[in-house]
Amino acid sequence: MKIALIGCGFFAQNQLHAWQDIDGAEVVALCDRDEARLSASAQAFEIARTYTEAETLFADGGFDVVDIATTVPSHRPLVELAAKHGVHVICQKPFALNMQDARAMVAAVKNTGKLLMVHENFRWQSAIRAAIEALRAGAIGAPFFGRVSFRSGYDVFSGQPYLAEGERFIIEDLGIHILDISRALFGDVTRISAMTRRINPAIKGEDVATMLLHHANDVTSVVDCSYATQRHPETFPESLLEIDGTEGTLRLDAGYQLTLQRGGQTETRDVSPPLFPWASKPWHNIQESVLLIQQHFVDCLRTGAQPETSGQDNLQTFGLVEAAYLSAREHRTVEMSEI
Ligand code: NAD
Ligand code: 89V
Repeated sequence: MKIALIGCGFFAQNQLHAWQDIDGAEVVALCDRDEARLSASAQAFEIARTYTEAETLFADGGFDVVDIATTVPSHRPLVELAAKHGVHVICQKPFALNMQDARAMVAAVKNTGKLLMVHENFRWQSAIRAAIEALRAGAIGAPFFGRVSFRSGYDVFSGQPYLAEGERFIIEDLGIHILDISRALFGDVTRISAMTRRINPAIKGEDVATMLLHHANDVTSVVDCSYATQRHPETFPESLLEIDGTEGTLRLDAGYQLTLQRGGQTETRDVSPPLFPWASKPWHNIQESVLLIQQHFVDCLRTGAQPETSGQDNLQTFGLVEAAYLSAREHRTVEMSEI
């Protein structure tokens, strides 16, 4: 499988490392408008073909998959370019600038018969995966309540300065992952209410969001996110879980401790992520999930299955982001059918 990667910035370094660890996958070309970033990545990962313009990359071809690791404004034009050239597509989150673009991107790739996966990796973190599997195996009976919580004071702006500049911040950038975890655990959502705050005066967007979700299967979940939480020890970038079911409870507590209780029995497991040679703490949790989602994409190509976070699937997660902002703005519950 030959891959071209577009966008050699902060996060793409993880994607490039992960591709090196996946059997049968090879990154054969890189593209970035920033020549310094382009040549630094080409040198570090020994990739000969480099481009500053995506149009020229596609015109030269010679790859089966494009991995789009740019920020959101370029996602739609690059996905449409990929569709025009008939290659499989992976696109970073947030998928699009708005629902209209997201739907157009899904339609464009659907017409080619190629796969489109959104790089929505948090549900692939091994601790989250352990919880998903326990729930799907019926370990606590039928869930009726869930809380998916991400509260941190970590300085994300030093690595990703653009996050301080957008009108939208935490729901679009981080909450999108936490909403997607809630969908992976409890299924699709029928309505959502959201409240937001901005605590850090140095940024433009909201850095605290509290969301209440009603799922189609009648589960209620609370999705809460904060980058204004000064807590020691710092839990970045862990998502914590509290789930109650008809037969028991599941908790994923700080330090990757997964506890299942049922019928008076308690079982606690350490579900810490591995630390790959190219990874570093505390990011190793996210870095592992990058490798797992990229491996999942390769597996889907081999079997012909749709990726869990296909473009079509991600319309639901991205729709929740849009609905949460609408709810916060208009101080009301939003039905997902409105989006
Ligand atoms: P970045 O700004 O560091 O890197 C983006 C790169 O893309 C830049 O080098 C820029 O020059 C290049 N670029 C932009 N438009 C281009 C175009 N049209 N053609 C060629 N090159 C272009 O950004 P980042 O922090 O690496 O974030 C990239 C994406 O990854 C964002 O959408 C972000 O939300 C996402 N991200 C995801 C995770 C995750 O866990 N899934 C973590 C961090 C960032
Ligand atoms: O996933 C992301 O996009 C990152 C981070 C986890 C730091 O919020 O911005």
